[in-house]
Amino acid sequence: MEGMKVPVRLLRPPGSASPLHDARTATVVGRLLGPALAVCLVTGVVSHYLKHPPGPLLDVLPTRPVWGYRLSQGLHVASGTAAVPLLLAKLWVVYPRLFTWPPVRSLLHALERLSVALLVASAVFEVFSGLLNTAQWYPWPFSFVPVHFAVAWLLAGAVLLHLAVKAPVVAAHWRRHRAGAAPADPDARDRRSFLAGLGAAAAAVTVTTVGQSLTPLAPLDLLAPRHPGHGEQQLPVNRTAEAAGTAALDAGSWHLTVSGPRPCRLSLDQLRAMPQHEVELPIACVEGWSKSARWTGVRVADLLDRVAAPPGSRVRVTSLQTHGPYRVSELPPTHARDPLTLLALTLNGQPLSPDHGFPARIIAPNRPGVLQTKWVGLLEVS
Ligand SMILES: Nc1nc2c(c(=O)[nH]1)N[C@H]1C(S)=C(S)[C@@H](COP(=O)(O)O)O[C@H]1N2
Ligand SMILES: [Mo]
Repeated sequence: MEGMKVPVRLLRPPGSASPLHDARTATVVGRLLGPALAVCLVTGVVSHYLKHPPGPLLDVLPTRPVWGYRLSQGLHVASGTAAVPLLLAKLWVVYPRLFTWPPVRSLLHALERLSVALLVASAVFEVFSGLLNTAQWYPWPFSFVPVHFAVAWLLAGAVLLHLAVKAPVVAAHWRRHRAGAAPADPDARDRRSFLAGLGAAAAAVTVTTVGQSLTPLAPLDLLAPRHPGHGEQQLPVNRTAEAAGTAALDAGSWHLTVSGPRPCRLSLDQLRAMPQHEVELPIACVEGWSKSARWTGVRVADLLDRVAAPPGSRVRVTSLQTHGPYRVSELPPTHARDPLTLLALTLNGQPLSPDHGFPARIIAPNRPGVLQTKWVGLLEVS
């Protein structure tokens, strides 16, 4: 009958003293969830400022390491994914406390309840809106990026407040046995089973999705929306030429316009006649997949020299795509002059396919995939 013990305890009504709803379990789950959320916050802020650098930052954005954004965003999505089971477990552990009666006992108590409501709401929102974003599913009326970014700060504040309020409880339950050796904990076995199950769940969702950016684990990528091995020219495609309305681009009539002190217009053949360079750089999508590839093409720095762009110029890149948010991007000065930044004409040894941006696309180091503009028609020096 020993095997019946755990299910019966799990089904006890809220408010009763099930060991799995106690402070020790809440503390141990918090020790896993807290770091996952902290990694999410730091990498999320990095991603946000690489994607939308405020004016002064634009001029000092680093181009090295070339895989910096790839690592940061891989960690963001992996820690966010691991946070899904951890958050659900944390909520399950504490839910009897969320429904205590009477709901409010004093002003101070009311304030604490309010901060917990904010904590729960912002944590659930951040983790699940991020998860849905990895699947490019936006079942809400607002724009994902600004709201996800703003609520992240609410969540960070709510977590800090929660830690401050709960500091004594956390301290009392941080270690298994407190000094002075309390009587042996009769619930230790149930708790260990629960935590082992939770650890296995968090590891499973991470290992079956992290292969979307961590190439050696690509064979285990079973649950992520993208697989790095699927896609034309061994690279996944985010927006197809068909979706962007650029499928009918004709190489014969296509021209690249470069504005600047001595503007020029170049055909594809003229670009191919310029010095070609090869780079190995990743596309690292904000949604979590990334893959390194071999690109060849013309250095943007050479194009800047050709139009006599002054040093320190920024470059506005415009796609021939007629609508959509990603048709325009900006190359900061360091990226524009970097020898690794190309107007790429080939990918993994073949001319770019229409879906990868034929005839020409931007590829530059250490930046979000969304800025690696495809189907380029215009470079404007400013
Ligand atoms: N013109 C244009 N360029 C674009 C996009 C787009 O929608 N339009 N999508 C971007 C995004 S979000 C990513 S991740 C990369 C993906 O490049 P790939 O499809 O060649 O792998 O292209 C970027 N370049
Ligand atoms: Mo992307």
